[in-house]
Amino acid sequence: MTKTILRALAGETLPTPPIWMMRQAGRYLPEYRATRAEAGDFLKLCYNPDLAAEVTLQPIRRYGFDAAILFADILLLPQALGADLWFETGEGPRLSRITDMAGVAALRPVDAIHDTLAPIYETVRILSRALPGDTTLIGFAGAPWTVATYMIAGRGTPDQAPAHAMKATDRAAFSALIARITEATVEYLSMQVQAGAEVVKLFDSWAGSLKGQDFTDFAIKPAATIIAALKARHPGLPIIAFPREAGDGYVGFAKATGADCVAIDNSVSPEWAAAHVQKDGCVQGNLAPEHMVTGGAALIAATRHVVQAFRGGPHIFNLGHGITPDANPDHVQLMIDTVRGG
Ligand code: 1CP
Repeated sequence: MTKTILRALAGETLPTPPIWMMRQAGRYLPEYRATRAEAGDFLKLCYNPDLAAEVTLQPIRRYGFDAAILFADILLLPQALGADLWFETGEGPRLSRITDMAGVAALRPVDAIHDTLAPIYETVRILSRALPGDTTLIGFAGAPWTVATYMIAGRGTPDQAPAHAMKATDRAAFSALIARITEATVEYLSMQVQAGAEVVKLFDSWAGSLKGQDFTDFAIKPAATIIAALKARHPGLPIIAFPREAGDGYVGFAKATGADCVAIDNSVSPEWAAAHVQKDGCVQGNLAPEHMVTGGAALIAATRHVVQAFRGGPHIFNLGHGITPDANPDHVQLMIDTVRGG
């Protein structure tokens, strides 16, 4: 029997949508916090295959989600390309910055990324053996624009200004960086698939700040390149693309990139996404993550609303963005019960 997530990704409309949750392994779970403490810190957890597999499995054991997502981070790829990476407690990631062509030229060759990323492939192998038979294993990477915003700014930024500035003033270096990340992402995801990932997802968290031709050049084109290369190597591999906050850019995104499913954030209504995006195939989303903090009748109503809006086509239930550390684990169970029980 084919797994429900794979059926939805193949275009099937199911009576109950399969469900998983972005950042389902994370700080809102006490068992995650305990394993992270055992590992020492977040990066040590990512590079410890046994413990990374353990935290990936925790939400599967607790909730029985239909998919598990590899526990890793989009910033491991820049690190494998030679960037310094560390996490400032309470603040977030910090990286050494790429500011010019010399910085791009100094990155490690794409072939060398596997030296750093080998433990991630081992995590995937452990998971593909350990997961229940009906749970789909999702691998992932950041999309080139989003990864570049961190490599250029050296940190998360509210408006991606340093990356936009480099795009405007040093187009050659910017384009070379995007090309390098694109090439490395193909190799990284391809190794995840060889290790046992059944689906891959491209996270373009900052796609919403690309407008007009920039959206075409730096959100659509790199995704299309990565997806075509992966599908040539792994025929039939289902791919989810998440151009977060793309707005009208969601329309036609699956066709333009070759993605099998478009993940939708919660800044657009599910009715709009059903009419304009789901008409082309599977969509994933898009309950506001805030409901996992607030719970109650509003959570039930909003969950039913999302299920109803997308019930006419292929749909994977998810949040519109990652669950936050202040979420209540009981509210996650209430969301799942509502999706599955009506
Ligand atoms: O334990 C901790 O304190 C670390 C918090 C954390 C976690 C749990 C980070 C730091 N990354 C992760 C795991 C992670 N990151 C996963 C694992 C699988 C899952 O359960 O979903 C995934 C898919 C990601 C992807 C990721 N990392 C994205 C894309 C998705 C998104 O949320 O938009 C981005 C932008 C990152 C960068 C990153 N890593 C961590 C933080 C706090 C951030 C955001 C930094 C910022 O922009 O300020």
